[in-house]
Amino acid sequence: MTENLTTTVSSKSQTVEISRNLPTVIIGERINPTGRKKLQAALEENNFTIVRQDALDQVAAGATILDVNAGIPDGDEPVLLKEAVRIVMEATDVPLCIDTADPDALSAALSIYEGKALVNSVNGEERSLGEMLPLVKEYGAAVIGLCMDDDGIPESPEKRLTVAAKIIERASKLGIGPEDIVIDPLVLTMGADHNAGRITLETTELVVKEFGVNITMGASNVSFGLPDRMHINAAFMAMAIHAGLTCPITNPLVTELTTAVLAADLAMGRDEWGTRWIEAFRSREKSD
Ligand code: THG
Repeated sequence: MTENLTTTVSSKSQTVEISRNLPTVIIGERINPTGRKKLQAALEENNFTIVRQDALDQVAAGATILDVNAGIPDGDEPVLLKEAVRIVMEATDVPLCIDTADPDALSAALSIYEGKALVNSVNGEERSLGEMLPLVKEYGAAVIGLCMDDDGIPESPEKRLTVAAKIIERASKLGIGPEDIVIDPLVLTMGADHNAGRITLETTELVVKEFGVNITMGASNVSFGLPDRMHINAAFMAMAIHAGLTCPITNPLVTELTTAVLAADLAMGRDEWGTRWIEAFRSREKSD
């Protein structure tokens, strides 16, 4: 077994460590206009009220990092993403995960970010590696690597591992170490392929065994198109944490999910005396 690596990200005032020896880090997903009509409409009018409120709500609900995505159809992503990052930095103290595939938007956001950001994301495509990785290096950020390349998302865990290896190798050539790379094995929905969950879990295990890197995923995608999604998401979340997931991108406002994360941490021996579990229970009781 390869040693577990620690990824460090920071804001101006806070440092967050991601590691399999520490409690799971929740990356709040809500600041993302995809599928959220109200947020999309607000961003079209340069209105960042929802962005600010989503930031505050997610941190209050236990997010330790916030994902910031400002991609809207026909939007000026460099301008919008930079402003969204500025607003969230003003509203909260947590480190940010800057979610864009556009190198210009990434560059604009990193240029004003205070701290060590997590860049979301690069993938195994030549264009992505060539244009995004140098920015990650220039700004001293950490980066998420998606297990897909010019041929799409591989079907098998072994092929996804190969894409992860390629990203880690290319990053290493630029002087970005594996501790600054977080691999996303990718989650497709079991609504379309009943093997999708298993493939993600097996990819996670392979990547962890081979490289010891941290693992993220947009875990909720696993249930898309199926009924009673939250129960699937909670069970899958716990299984993925056992497989090696350390920093899920998810909705911290959904108690079933945050509870599944806490229960998984307890079962993994990452919650001494069950302190965090008991504390969370008490605070849920109080708010009922
Ligand atoms: N991997 C990485 N980054 C990612 C993803 C991933 N970033 C984007 C996405 N996937 C994760 N983020 C979101 C953000 C919002 C929503 C889902 C995933 C969302 N979904 C609601 C739903 O699923 O029903 C729809 C909107 C709503 O009404 O709230 O909001 O996989 N690296």
